[in-house]
Amino acid sequence: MAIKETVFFLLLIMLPVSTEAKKPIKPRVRAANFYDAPSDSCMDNCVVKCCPSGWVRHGNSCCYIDDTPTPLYRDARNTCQSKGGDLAIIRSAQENDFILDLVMGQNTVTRFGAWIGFQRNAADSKLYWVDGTPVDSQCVNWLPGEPNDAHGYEDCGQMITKEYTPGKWNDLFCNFNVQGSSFESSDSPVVLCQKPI
Ligand code: MMA
Ligand code: CA
Repeated sequence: MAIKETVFFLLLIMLPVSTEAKKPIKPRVRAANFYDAPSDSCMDNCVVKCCPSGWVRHGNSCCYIDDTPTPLYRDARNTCQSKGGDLAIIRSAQENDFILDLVMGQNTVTRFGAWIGFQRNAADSKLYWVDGTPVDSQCVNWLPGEPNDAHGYEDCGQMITKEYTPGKWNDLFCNFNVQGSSFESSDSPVVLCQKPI
């Protein structure tokens, strides 16, 4: 009798201990994710994901600007692709503002702003972002009256910085080297690259 009662008593006092032991172990929180990173540089404690040096982060993208006036849209794309990215795709007003600040913050702000990543598709004459999404199907920021495909040969994406409203978009001719063109190479857009973080 005494043994039975002792066993019962022991079990009773051990109950909270065994319940405690079965509690799931909380995983340790990993180091701050990239949303919490105090700066965009890889030199700080951004330890999970960050942008390569020379690139700046916005959301889940890294952006890079080459402020060399670049007469050919194709060359601008090549510049970005050779760095593992492509010309920038803009999906929100915030992203547009961020990119505009980047462009305006450079030493060289040309008459024709910056190349951004959309082109006219020859088959249907519509504009598509470089990831294949139709520009029309997303948030857009056209300068009023654009895209106008002036003279029928404006096939490339441009962010405006001068003369009109900075940050607005235009469809622009893709080649500033065309003979007889009234535009100087130095007027041509700079290069705005992007890649996923
Ligand atoms: C005008 C306007 C635009 C066009 C550029 C370049 C300066 O803006 O017609 O739509 O893209 O000229 O031709
Ligand atoms: Ca145009």
